Amino acid sequence: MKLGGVEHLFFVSGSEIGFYQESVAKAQERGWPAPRLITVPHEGVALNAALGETMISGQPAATAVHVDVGTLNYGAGLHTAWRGAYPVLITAGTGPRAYSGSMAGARNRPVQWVQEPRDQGEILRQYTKLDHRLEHQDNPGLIVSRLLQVAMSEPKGPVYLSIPRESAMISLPGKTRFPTRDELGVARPVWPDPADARRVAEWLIKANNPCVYTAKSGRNPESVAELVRLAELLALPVMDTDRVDRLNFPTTHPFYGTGPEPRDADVLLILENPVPFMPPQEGPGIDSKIVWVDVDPVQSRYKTMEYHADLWLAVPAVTAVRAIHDAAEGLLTQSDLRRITDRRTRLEERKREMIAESEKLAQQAGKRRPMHPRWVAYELGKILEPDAIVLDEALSNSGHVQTYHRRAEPNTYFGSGGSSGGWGSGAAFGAKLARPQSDVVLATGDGFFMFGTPLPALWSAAHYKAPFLTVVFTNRSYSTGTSGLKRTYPNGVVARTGNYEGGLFDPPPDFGKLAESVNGYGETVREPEALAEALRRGLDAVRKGSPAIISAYLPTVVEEMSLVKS
Ligand SMILES: Cc1ncc(C[n+]2csc(CCOP(=O)(O)OP(=O)(O)O)c2C)c(N)n1
Ligand SMILES: [Mg+2]
Repeated sequence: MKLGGVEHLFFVSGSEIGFYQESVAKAQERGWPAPRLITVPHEGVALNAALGETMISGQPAATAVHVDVGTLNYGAGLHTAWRGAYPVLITAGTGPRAYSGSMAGARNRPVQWVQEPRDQGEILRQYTKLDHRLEHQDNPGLIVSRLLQVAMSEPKGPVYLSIPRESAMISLPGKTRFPTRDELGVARPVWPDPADARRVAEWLIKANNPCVYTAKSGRNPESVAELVRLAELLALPVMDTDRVDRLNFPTTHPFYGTGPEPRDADVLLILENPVPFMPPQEGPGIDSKIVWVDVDPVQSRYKTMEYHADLWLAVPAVTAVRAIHDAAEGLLTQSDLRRITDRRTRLEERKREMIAESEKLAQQAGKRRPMHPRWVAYELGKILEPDAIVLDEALSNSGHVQTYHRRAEPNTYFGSGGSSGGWGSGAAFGAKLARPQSDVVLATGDGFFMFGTPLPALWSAAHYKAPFLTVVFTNRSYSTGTSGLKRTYPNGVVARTGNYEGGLFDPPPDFGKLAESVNGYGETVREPEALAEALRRGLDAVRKGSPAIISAYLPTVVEEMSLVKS
């Protein structure tokens, strides 16, 4: 694993996976390469920590848990790993099945009959690219290298290895040789056909209202500067859409967020974005040109897909954008340049208006009592250094977080990439392990915060000195079971009577106490004026080495609905 690029093994104890502890300890004693074993007291958090590490490092991460039950406890993190295309090596032991006394590692406890499902890999097969149960005749080093090669190759994604205790305890004769992941090789990003790149460049140059729609292209940090270069050459606006989970373009740039909606664009450049708009209502007009760039342009991980494109480019955004830029440079005429200059001026003007408007709205929000969620996002944005990493699980308040975080550097903004709530605490811990020099801040809804079982993440963060700041949007409710419910049944009984049981958890837990339980810093803030200093206290605690939680106490979503009305 270590030779394949795995720095940390996020580990949750089990009797049959003692071989990991024994072999890491042995490797440490002998000075052999081994991943660092990281104790995480919950499997879901361990997996999310691995996701957090790999999204920052770009290298694979690995987990190890106990038999079928540990695998089941990975829970919806498996969905996140799959949908977010994280290259993780997910492992688990399997209960031993060799007859007692017949070989090393054989059954020696009644519980081991209980631990054997019909097919352990079946639990997560549809969330992995490949899964394997280690067999006696396998070369374990080759199997690990091969699984890492598959995980790291496009389209990236999780792989699963289950390891019977007997197989882990076989003594191998003499020297064992195996190829590393790099010796097997991971393919470099491919380039588009130059004729296609030229065609796209021509469409973009001649367009009246072109726009780039991004969501995930920033997973490759180099793509950000490439996209800036292309956007600046042609004055192309860049819009993140609903499923954004990376910093794809500096949000402070005049061309960011200033573009048309897809239905109004005449040329759409869609970059690594599986669902850029809701068809057909939000879809572009019949005469528009759609260029769709993705390593897997038909989105084979999605069952139904009704999108069409005029040109599918089966390459990553980074090479596509570079090739389109280089083609465009040679094509621009004087009249093209005049139109592009005009558009540049318009976009810059629009950006100034947008910034002024969001500043005005923030100042208004700051005066409201009870506290406005927009104000929380605004004050949070102000404490972020340029390299601070924001993990966004703020859900109904995510739009506010995106408006005010002002991230401009690659790898400083992340969503989970899936739709399962509860990724944030584990992922923040993993991110901090991968980049200790940067502040890591989790902005989260209170519901999703609880879904993520934060206590194990906080314990590991405190123990391994990888602390992060959590800012909880404590609206004591789920938007799904409140405003969402009202949208579904606008004239229903719930909307009429205001009986939102199932959508509220009010009064809420005292989230700050979770931080205190691991000697971290916790605080609940109710007054808008008190927020800035509270966030600062939280960040100071984190910089001194302790996890911190600032719970911003907000109206419930039900209360918010009536506030908006008044
Ligand atoms: C594991 C999981 N369970 C349930 C859901 C369904 N769900 C989507 S949004 C949401 C509400 C989240 O509440 P909260 O984090 O408090 O954010 P808010 O709606 O208040 O902004 C729920 C329950 C989900 N996405 N993931
Ligand atoms: Mg909530």
